Amino acid sequence: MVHYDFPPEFLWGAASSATQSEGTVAGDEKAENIWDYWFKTNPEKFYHGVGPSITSDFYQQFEEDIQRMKDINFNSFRTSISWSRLLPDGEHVNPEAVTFYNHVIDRLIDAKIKPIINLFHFDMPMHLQEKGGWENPDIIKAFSYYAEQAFKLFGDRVMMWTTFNEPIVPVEMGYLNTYHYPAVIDMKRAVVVAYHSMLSSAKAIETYRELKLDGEIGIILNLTPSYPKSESEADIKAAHLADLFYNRSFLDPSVLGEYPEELVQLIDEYALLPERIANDAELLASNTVDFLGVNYYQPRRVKAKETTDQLEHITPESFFDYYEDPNRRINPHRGWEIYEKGMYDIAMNIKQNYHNIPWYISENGMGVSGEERFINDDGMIEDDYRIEFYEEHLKWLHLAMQEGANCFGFHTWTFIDNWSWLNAYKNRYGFYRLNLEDQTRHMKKSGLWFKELVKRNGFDT
Ligand code: BGP
Repeated sequence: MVHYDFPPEFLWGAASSATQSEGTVAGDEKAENIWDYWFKTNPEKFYHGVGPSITSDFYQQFEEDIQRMKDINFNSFRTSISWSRLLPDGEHVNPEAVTFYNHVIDRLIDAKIKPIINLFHFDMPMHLQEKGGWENPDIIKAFSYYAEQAFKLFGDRVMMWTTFNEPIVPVEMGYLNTYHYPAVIDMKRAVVVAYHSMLSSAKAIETYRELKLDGEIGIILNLTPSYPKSESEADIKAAHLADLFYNRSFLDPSVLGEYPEELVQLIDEYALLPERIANDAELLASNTVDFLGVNYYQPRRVKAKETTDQLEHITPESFFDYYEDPNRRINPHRGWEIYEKGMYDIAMNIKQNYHNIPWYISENGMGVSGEERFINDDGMIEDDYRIEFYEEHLKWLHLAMQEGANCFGFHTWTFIDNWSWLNAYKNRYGFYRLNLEDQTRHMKKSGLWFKELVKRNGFDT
């Protein structure tokens, strides 16, 4: 038997987000965000036509849900604030939202569950999107105003903040693909969105530090280690470029305070550089993060480009191709590769190239469809596949930590099955099954496993 133990004070818990769990109630002041709008105008894009108003209703059930977190020994929990709930018109604070978030934060603290609060999780308020959203340079001011309100309202108790969850996702899904609103394919606009979101993050960090609050502030990035198909120079270069576009475009400015010179040159070469904001380099250099959240789901398998794209349709994929390793293991429900060692490789990269900044796994999880088929006689879903998925990742994380990785926690995605953007409820990720018909929650076997994991601060295999 091998024992995997983790350091004292290690953070154990799960992540969620406002749009995916809160829901809306009649009479609530929350304004429309891009998800409400996207669903209203294109419901057919959403799995089974289910939009963001169908959630686990955290807005009304948070007290019981926090008790459920406690029941399985969470010592930390991450969720986001809904910008359009807190500031429906972008200016005035919604008192109902303040009451709600105060209660959530206070109940978490009472339950000895450390709140980690994220400011932006894909949910741009619609009135700001109408003015260009992240494309409009005014967004930097609007975001820092929102951040400032949140810090002033909740920063006396919230000791861990993050500016963004996966800022590359709105870029990749909304401006390089047509999955998320505004669903355009335009590399020039994508670059602007990435640049303004990065500056918005830095400005929010500056605002946080000016307030001289006691906590720390970071950013959550989905890092996708890129592996070349072969050792050929061309394949290695392709993997390097994928890393540059999809990881280092946010990782370097967030942690090192500057963009990789090579990325800037490449973007410049194709005349895609955005209009510079005054003092951008200083803003980035003086507002690097205190810590990093890493969402890890899958790697990128990359090979050299076989065909040359038309330059006017340039995207990151103009510089490399994907390939399917015949030996790879896929989660067939989500279609994502399962490659546990990716977590170790990320850890070593942070250690070697990002001055071993403190970081934690802020999301890792396995979405599965039709889990009802695993219900046992006692009504519990026996999700052994999920337990195995987590244990195999934790083994690699443990090894990385033995080798000096500065990791302080592990959060799963997610706590209770939640609404998953376009996939709605197709794939379930939670420790608790959500029955949408009667809003009941039922602990899965992985919930019991997690409870024991935290109690022992480790596991045996
Ligand atoms: C991450 C997001 C989460 C969550 C998760 C699972 O990228 O931060 O919001 O949705 O992925 O992905 P999906 O819901 O698409 O299956």
